Amino acid sequence: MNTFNILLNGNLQAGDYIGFTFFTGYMSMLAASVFFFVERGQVSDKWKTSLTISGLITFIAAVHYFYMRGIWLETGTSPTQFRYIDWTLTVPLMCVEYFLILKPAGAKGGMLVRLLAGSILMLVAGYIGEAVSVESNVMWGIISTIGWAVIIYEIYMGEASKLVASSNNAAVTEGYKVMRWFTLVGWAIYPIGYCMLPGNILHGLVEGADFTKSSPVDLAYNIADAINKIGFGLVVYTIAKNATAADKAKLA
Ligand SMILES: *C/C=C(C)/C=C/C=C(C)/C=C/C1=C(C)CCCC1(C)C
Repeated sequence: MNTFNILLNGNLQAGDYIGFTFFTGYMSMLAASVFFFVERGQVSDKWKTSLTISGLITFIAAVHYFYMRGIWLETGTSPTQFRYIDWTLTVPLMCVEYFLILKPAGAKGGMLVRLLAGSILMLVAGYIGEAVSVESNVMWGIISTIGWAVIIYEIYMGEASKLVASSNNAAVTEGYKVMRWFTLVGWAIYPIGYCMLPGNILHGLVEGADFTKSSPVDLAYNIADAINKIGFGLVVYTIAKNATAADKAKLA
């Protein structure tokens, strides 16, 4: 296989549903990026950075989906390396979104550091379980879940949740609740996909599947990415729009 084939392969077969989700993932991430970058002009200055970050998250994902789509079509194997490179860049940017949203309420660097530390633990352990030490993927999955729990704790019970309670911006408090719901429920799709790996607890559900033709793990990740990157970005966009409108109403 050569790089050129991987990049430009458009040979999608009728029955290749995973391939379909790689293509729709690529195109919808790209479209979402254009949307966030253009809409940046519609919100007041203090919200522009949040929209830039939303656009960067989907744009970084779009580029990785372009590669992942090609690798899937060319080799029929999971593009695990590109998957984790993508997440290593985009998950920290989502932590930055939390920080930016809460900054006017007094968010400090420590909150961002805790969110980033949780993300790194979650992703490094997940990568080891999926690509390096596959035979012990259950153990690495548990370690990874601890990292996710650090994030959940911070946004539901930790400093972040206290900050949002003290913020007197309705757009932020409402939007924040939806953001953390994505991080709890939307993100849960990833470990469910991971548990379908050979040797893991949900593998029985996909026992007969030929992983070289259909990868249930990639299907779960592709669906989860579309929900969590585009959906999360739209929540940030809604907060920015509503807060901008509220500011204007105050001035009028
Ligand atoms: C844009 C990409 C996002 C939001 C990726 C999120 C990824 C996760 C929440 C992954 C979590 C995992 C566990 C909690 C345990 C099993 C291993 C992982 C890495 C799939």
